[in-house]
Amino acid sequence: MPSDLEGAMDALIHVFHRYSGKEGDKYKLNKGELKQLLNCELSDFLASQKDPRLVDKIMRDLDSNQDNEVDFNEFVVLVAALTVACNDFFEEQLKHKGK
Ligand SMILES: [Ca+2]
Ligand SMILES: [Ca+2]
Repeated sequence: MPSDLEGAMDALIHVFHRYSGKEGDKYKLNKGELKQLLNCELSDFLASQKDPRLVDKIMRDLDSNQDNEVDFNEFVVLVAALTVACNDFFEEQLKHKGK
């Protein structure tokens, strides 16, 4: 049985490859694949963002080597940033409860 963290890492890898393997380079997300991943896997996050150009923005921010694809290294930066944001929210909730 994997631990929670090992399971989360495994899930991250599998989710990435489920989308990256659809078109073109199997190990990278093009814009269409990134959009599908965001829509299906991060729909709560996207729903709170009204900007229709959000995918373009995310793509530009993530694509640090500027090859117009998001590889796994670039993808984990997004996940890490979102996780930090979620943790901030989680800690805020804990603080309110602790009073
Ligand atoms: Ca691909
Ligand atoms: Ca890239």
